[in-house]
Amino acid sequence: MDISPLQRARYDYQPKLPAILREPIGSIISVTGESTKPVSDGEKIKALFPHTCGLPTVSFQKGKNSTASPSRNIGVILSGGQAPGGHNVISGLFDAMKEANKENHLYGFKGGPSGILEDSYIEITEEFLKPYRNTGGFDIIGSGRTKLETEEQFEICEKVCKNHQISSIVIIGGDDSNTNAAVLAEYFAKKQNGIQVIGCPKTIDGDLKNESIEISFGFDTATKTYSEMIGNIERDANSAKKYWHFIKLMGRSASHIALECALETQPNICLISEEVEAKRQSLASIVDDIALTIASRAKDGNNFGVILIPEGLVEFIPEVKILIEEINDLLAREAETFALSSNDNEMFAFVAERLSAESRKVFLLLPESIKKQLLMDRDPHGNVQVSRIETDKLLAEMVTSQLKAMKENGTYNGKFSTMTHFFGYEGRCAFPTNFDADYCYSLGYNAFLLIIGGLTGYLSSVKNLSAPAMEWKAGGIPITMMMNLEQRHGELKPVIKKALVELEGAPFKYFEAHRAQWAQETCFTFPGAVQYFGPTEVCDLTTITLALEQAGK
Ligand code: FBP
Repeated sequence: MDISPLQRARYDYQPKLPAILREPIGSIISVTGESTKPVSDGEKIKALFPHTCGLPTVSFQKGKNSTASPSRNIGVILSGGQAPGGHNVISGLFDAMKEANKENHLYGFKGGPSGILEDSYIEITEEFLKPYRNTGGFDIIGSGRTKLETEEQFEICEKVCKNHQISSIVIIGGDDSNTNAAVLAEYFAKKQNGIQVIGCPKTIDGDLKNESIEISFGFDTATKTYSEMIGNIERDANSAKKYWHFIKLMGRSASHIALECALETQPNICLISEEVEAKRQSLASIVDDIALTIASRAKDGNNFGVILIPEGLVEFIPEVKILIEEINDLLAREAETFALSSNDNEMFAFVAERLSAESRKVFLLLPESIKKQLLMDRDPHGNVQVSRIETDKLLAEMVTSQLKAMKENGTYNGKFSTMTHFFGYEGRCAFPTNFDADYCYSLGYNAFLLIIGGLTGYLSSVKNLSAPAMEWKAGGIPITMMMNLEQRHGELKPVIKKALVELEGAPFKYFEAHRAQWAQETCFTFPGAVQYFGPTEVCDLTTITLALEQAGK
């Protein structure tokens, strides 16, 4: 057997499109809506993006489209971390292109944005694409985190596009990659070279969203995959009744993944970084709260439980946040001297000497492993690599010491053993759920319609996603409307604003209303494995987060 039966069955799955995209391509036209403005720093962003800021939103309706049929070459790039469904964005784009004109050609740049700089590409044909349809991963052309940001790089992009007569590039990426897409689109627009740039909203983190981008692709599959595993652990915990499981979940700064998994599985504790920041909770007080819940369950004889921890937590604990900001500035300013440190102790001393008194205190109190993780290289976008900070172990260690102290002063009398886990890579390349398979295919298909509409600097948008696919609304929004100015590598830069968990939003409110009960009682729920074939209510529904967000509208 060369492939699994599920893989074979998924090749034949026909993703569902919104009603308007089921029309022949020559019968769909774009219609402009309201003009837009950036989320903040409007004037400064307008000055930086004079050609692509303030453009209107776009939707589609039936009508004769005379721009669909001329043949064209399009380049596609997968950028950043893997997210289930990337292959289907490419499939949707490819199918739309071929429906419009069999002579259209799609070139996949290999290994992420560096592929276009190195002119490393492959032509995507039906035969090549078939084994990737409806599968997870980005292995069709590979991905990477190279940042496209300098004029020199843009000139190379232009040259490569001209060499292959590529008139549009589709960049499939998260907030940072789409920021780069916007900058590239502006550069091309200024040069009037006619090359269009369209983005597609990817990231399991779920932090690329607004009114028009209700969810980034991959979030649905990743959270369902993690929730299955959390549910399995919960059942194990409730069977053996001897471990507290500390589970760190991927998701970068935002806690959307942790929150969605909590809604799916009802664990005893789920930390939400955004709440920690809003309440200005210190590390010590987080540890105290966890220890108190453990002690309270122990009184009922329950010496087991499950705690979910968003991977970005440390960045939101006020004293650690300030520490990280100081380290970021320091490493940006004194990178060369820092690189001369020959061992960990020298590195720690170099940093400690240059921190403010408050931050030095925090830094010196952290275990060595965490200190080291905070000093690791930033990613090319200047982000701390939070997936490599072992917050699960840090908290398990600190809670163990706290419970020991409580035992000594007689406030706790239970048994305590921990297991730590990190769920991240397990979910990024899973077979996309039906939702992600359909959504991604629609995003790619839709990207082609934005291209034939002559647009550039737009993000493919498919909305109304809690409804059946037939009722989804396809269109596009200017990427600049999601931008603001932020400090990066020690400089103010225009970037897409990360959408964090809103503490006034319906998903958090629901969690807040139930968490006391989930903490004390054992209310675990078991979502089970993702189902691909079967009744709609089992196979096609998207996240509880989105359902709660849309219920209020
Ligand atoms: P993107 O923002 O690029 O989609 O990345 C998502 C992510 O999975 C984060 O949740 C995680 O912190 C990061 O990638 C890890 O990336 P890497 O594997 O490159 O270290």
